[in-house]
Amino acid sequence: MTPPGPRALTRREFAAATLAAAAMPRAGTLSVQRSRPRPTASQLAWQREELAVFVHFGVNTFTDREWGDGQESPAIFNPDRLDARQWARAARGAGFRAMILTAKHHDGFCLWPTSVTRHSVASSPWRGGNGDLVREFVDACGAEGLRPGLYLSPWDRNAGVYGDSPRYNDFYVAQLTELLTRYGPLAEMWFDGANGEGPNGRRQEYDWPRFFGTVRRLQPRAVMFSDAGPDVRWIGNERGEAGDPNWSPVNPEIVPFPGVWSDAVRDALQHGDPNGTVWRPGETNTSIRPGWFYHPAEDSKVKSVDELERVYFQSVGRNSKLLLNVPPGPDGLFHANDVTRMEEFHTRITGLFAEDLATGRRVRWRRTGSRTAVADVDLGRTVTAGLLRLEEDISRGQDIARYRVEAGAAGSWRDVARGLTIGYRRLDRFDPGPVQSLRIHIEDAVAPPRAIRVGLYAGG
Ligand code: FUL
Repeated sequence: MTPPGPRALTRREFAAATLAAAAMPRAGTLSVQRSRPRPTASQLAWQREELAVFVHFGVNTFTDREWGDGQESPAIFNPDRLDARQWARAARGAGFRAMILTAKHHDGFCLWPTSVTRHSVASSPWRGGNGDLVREFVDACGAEGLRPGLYLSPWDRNAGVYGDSPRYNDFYVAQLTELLTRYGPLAEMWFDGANGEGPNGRRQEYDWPRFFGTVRRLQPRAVMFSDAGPDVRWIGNERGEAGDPNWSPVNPEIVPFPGVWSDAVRDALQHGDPNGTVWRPGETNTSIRPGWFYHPAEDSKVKSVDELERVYFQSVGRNSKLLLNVPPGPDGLFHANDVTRMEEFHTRITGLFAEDLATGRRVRWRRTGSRTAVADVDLGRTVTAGLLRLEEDISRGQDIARYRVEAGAAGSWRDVARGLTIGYRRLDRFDPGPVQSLRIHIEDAVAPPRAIRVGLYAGG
């Protein structure tokens, strides 16, 4: 999401316009006559998917670069074994439920036969110039039960009109419209805040309210990602690490439009805001390899299972969603090393959560104050546990601001977890040991605390 861009509108103008776009009717909006923000049905479905695969693919795959300069010849794009089903199968098999493709990266090369530029698959040798990778991608997602999303880079180093702001905004909206109208329902549109140079060093002033409004109008069920939302926010780094605490509500005025960057913006993205007025949960994007695009030199640098597990705990386990990038190679396939690692990651995570030692046990809640509560869980036996999973019912918002969990066994208690936010899910490891009962203290909340779900696992 770097580098930061220029200011197209004043912050106040943009914030007002963004709020207006965000307020346009969304499908399935839950009743919101309540002061604290809650997710829409689309935001809730997005979060419940937990895991999505990001697919960076394009001319950079063939030039071994991360950022193309827009001068690449379409002739280099020829993934001779391309099989989007292989990506989708690997994703589904590893427990991922959505997948997002770079339909266009900063180099401007389009993976679908757009009518607004010749710089696309239509000018490449792939499928004899008759291919449509966005179509194959969406079909593969459908066949494997994944929800599709698309990344359309606003920064375009090929488009001649880039930097001629109104003309490029028309060009971009035309591309967006093609993607939103040709391929059926999309779950997510991913907007990158990167904004570089135009011809002669001119900078582009993006019409974000228009871009957001176009998506809302043509695909009201899709969530829009950017560092400024409006539906889902960037988590503020690419290390695979959500903030702790991590609130889903945010103050929309702190990040008024994509590409703004400061320490305060980074903190706002990382942590959200307990007093935030809009629901904008954080998405944690990181790559399974050092780069976003495929580089043969990185075949041996695929993240280890331990690293992926840590990323999972620091994203999904911190009230975020994980968008893990897996880049196909020039043959058009995920590399065997990545596929194997995805499978191993899946085995690790499903193994950790295979047996909930608290299943079926009654959780007895009692309010101890207007913002505090205590819950007791009697396991009815002594188990060995080292991992705790707490979940708020976020369909009703996010309330918990501080908690502490004690484990009791043989008449003594020890603190096993302490933290701030819980949200969709909070995962805490502790030294494995005997547990006969749990006591959960809600020590602070921003609204009268409601019951939370509790899971207990061996950990290992
Ligand atoms: C960044 C881009 O500049 C990178 O190339 C990559 O697409 C990443 C996900 O977002 O802003």
